[in-house]
Amino acid sequence: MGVNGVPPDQGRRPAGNRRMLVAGALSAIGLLAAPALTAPADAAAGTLGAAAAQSGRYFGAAVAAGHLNDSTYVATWDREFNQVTAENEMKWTSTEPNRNQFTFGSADQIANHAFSKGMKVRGHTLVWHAQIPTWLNNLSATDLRAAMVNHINGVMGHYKGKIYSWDVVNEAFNDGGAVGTLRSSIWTQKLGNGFIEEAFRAARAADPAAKLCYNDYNIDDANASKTRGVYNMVKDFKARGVPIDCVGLQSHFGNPPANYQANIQQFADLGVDVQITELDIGGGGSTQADAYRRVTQACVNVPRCAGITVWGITDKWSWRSGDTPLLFDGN
Ligand code: G2I
Repeated sequence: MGVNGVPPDQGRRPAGNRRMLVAGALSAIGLLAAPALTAPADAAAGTLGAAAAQSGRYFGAAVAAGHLNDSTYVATWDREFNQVTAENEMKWTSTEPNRNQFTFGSADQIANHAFSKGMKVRGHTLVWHAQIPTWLNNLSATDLRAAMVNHINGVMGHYKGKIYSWDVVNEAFNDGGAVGTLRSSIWTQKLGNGFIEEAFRAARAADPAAKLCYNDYNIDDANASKTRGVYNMVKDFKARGVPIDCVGLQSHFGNPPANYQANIQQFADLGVDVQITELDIGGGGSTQADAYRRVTQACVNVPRCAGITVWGITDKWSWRSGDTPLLFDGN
């Protein structure tokens, strides 16, 4: 049963619960009185984006070009959010499917809509082990390095001066192993661990106006070995003058770790912004709403936490839709 006694039908969250989720986030941003978790978002006389903007932050969502013909989807995006990340459309397979042939059709659909509404755009993502075209597989190290720099130049150049921040390198650290172990990928195998630094240096040159982020999942717990590895890298980059401006905590979880705010703070203390980049929280009911509230509160409590992006608008199109992890249900 849902909170209003309405049985949730397949994968759809009752409206009261949806309102509770949005209200949970809004209450942390400060528009609602703290215990007002069951108040509809409308009662805040505001939206997620407007509430975040009150402290100079943004509240965004990942958007997929394939859903832009759904007017409810677009209306929700426009009403609630003031930042966007293309869910797949700026990835390598989409933007450079063949060598040096750049295509921005679906990426531009999302970006141009966002620009026209004055939304911030996060670029996702330049160098990743996934969603890369097969032509990269057969290159020599020299050629692969040249292809990486050419890709960074081509994609960042297309949007030069317009992108708020780029996920320059995505998910390079291993989930297991010793602190600082990188995931084995085409990048480590051919270019070695230095590919991350090379990518950041190329990115700064390609668009000096964009903030340059390292983005990963399972780096939400301040003490996890994966987190320690990323922390050490950022500290080293700052010490050696390798350009890096932000760390993206993807934050795909069931619950934020107890030390989530401390984790945001420890990265901020290194002199980088923290962006919560792909937030989605499985579950339902007041536990889920409270988790959204705690994540939002943690960001609000750390001045260098720049904003929050949820990884989708509606549960029905979430990559983990079975968990009903987003702020809006299928309706
Ligand atoms: O896996 C969740 C996210 C983890 N962090 C990086 C993100 O970029 C990643 O996003 C997901 C998208 O939400 C999915 O939509 O990345 C997946 C790919 O690794 C995306 O899935 C892909 C499917 O695998 C493809 O079969 C499909 O063609 O989406 C494509 C476009 O719909």
